[in-house]
Amino acid sequence: MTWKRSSLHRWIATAAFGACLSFASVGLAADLDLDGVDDSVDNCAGVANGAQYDSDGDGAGDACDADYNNDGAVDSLDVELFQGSFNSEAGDESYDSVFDHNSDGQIDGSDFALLQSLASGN
Ligand SMILES: [Ca+2]
Ligand SMILES: [Ca+2]
Ligand SMILES: [Ca+2]
Ligand SMILES: [Ca+2]
Repeated sequence: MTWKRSSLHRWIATAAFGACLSFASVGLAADLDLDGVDDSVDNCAGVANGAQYDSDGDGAGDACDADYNNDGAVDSLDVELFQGSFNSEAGDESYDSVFDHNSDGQIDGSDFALLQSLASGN
């Protein structure tokens, strides 16, 4: 009957290890979007963007930065800028990675969806 005891021990060890892991992740700095970048330094704390691309270098990551002209608002002026690169691909003359929010090399509807979600409603 020793096999039973050893499997119980293994179960206890596994459970204890799991508890330690979850304890450790609570103890460390928060990473709400689970992209591996601590929220304190994450340039898009609400969006999983492990690569942290920031094409215009303003401190807000491409994944959550639709204020292309950096005037503090996401509005029709930014939509106009976006339209100039819509439907372009990396390598195209009109492609600019600031508009490529999901960094997939294409500026398309999914990038526009993020622009819409960040627009201040006009
Ligand atoms: Ca993030
Ligand atoms: Ca930016
Ligand atoms: Ca703007
Ligand atoms: Ca894209």
